Amino acid sequence: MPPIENRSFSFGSLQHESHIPPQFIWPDHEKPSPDPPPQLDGGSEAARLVDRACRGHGFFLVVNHGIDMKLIEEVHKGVDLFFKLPLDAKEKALRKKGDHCGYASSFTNRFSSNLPWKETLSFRYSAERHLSNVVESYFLDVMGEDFDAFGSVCQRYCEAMNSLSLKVMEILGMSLGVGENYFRDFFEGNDSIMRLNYYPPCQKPDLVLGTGPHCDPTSLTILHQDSVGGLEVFVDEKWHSIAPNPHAFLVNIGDTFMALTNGIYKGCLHRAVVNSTSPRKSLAFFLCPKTDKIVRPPKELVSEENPRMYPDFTWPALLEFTQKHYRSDMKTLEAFVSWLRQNA
Ligand SMILES: O=C(O)CCC(=O)C(=O)O
Repeated sequence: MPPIENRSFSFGSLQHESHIPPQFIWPDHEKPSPDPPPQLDGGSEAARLVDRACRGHGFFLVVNHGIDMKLIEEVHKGVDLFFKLPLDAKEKALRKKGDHCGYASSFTNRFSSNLPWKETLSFRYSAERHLSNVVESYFLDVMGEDFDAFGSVCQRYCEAMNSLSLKVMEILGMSLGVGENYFRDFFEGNDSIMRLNYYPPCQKPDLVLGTGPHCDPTSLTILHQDSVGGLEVFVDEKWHSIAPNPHAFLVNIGDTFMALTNGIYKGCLHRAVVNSTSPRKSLAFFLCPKTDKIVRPPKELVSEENPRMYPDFTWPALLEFTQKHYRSDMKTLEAFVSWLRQNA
């Protein structure tokens, strides 16, 4: 057969030709199938697995997430530097009463029992375009020029967490059968929180807890823990430790998302333990809705068999409840709902 370029063909004319030149005809075993083959749906297996995890306990791992390891390492390095500063330097960022952002430790805490063995630095992230520097500006304003670079690392990390959490929302929308855009759109422009956790060693680790048992009141948590280990989740009536894996993010459903799914997906009870030798760090990104969004499940998730479980609310109302009236634990959402009903 002569090579095709020796003939006077081009796709311009060939596209209308029913006689196909033999040079284009593939052997039978390599020809495309006459009926279109089933579609490869990359998301469906993930959606099925996520569905099972979220109906059972609300916790799963994400790997192959595409987030640059260098960025994650840079945040961990900055966390080390920040928490090793003398107390008076960290207290420049001291959390104010009733606020959820800033530096906090059990020594600056509003509670007097069951104190967590940890220090934290929390700050706001917003996915709104006009607030695209909110993390960087926070560091610059409260910690000064020396923390400018760390602020910009944290800004980039939060942006990566925002993208990842919106992708997870697509999978959750598929697994709940409301379409991939439903929750993604709901969390567009989210007003989220980032928390850096630092757990110093403790000589009696079996007496204390780094973080007490709680479900997150927020919507979705994306956590990265360092190589020390200490996170535990409560599944099948017992605690399980989650081995550290620097390449994985741990994702858990929070109370607000549980309400958005009309209780179909469960918030996950978890805690962190400490040890006697090594400080431990974790990075928690808490996805939260934009402040004016009404938390109400889509109609597809409400039925006679599964009637509305929670009244409408906004995220700032639940946040205020946890800041002023109630310390987050495993019953935060229940307590919030009865408080809402009493104060209606
Ligand atoms: O440090 C951890 O592994 C858990 C942190 C946590 O639960 C939190 O910050 O709410």
